Amino acid sequence: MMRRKEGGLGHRSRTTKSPASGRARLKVWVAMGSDSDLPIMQEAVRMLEEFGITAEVDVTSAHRTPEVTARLARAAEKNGFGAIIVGAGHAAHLAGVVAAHTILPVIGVPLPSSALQGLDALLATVQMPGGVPVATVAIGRSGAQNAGILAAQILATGDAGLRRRLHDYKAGLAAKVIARNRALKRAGNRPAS
Ligand code: RP5
Repeated sequence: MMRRKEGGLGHRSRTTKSPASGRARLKVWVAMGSDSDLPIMQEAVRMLEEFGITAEVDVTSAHRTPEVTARLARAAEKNGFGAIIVGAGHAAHLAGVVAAHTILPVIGVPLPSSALQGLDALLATVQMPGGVPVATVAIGRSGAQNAGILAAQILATGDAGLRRRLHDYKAGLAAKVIARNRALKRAGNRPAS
């Protein structure tokens, strides 16, 4: 697996110790079907980095490298991952295949890489049969961003420091909206330039 740090694939990104508990902090595996998915999936990695979570990134395909995908998915739990984010486009079976091979929570990001602009990937990712859940987020960039946040929220159930960072993040979102509303009023209800 490639470890991710600022600006490229293949490197470790952050500390792996939780200062609160002293226990090894769980990482997040970010898998995608093609390197052409990376520009959107970087959003998930960016969010994980913002919360101080180590992300490891792999390109692996449900259709082109099915055995490698299965091996990586089966190894994720013992390799210290606490959640998995999977991005894929077209007939996007990757998240479901990964979920078939692990008990870790899998978050699926449908990607708009086909002529159908991600509607195909959305249905393929979200319509899992009973027993094998994939938590599916929105198509594209917002979905990738939310996948990173959701993975952080999953890990935060056992990490007080991470919970604090998520509270700060939410407070920051609210502060931005309030500031924009003030700017709108100052500009006489016209968009601020
Ligand atoms: C999917 O097919 C990938 O997730 C990607 O979104 C799409 C196209 O892949 P490339 O042909 O660009 O490798 O499996």
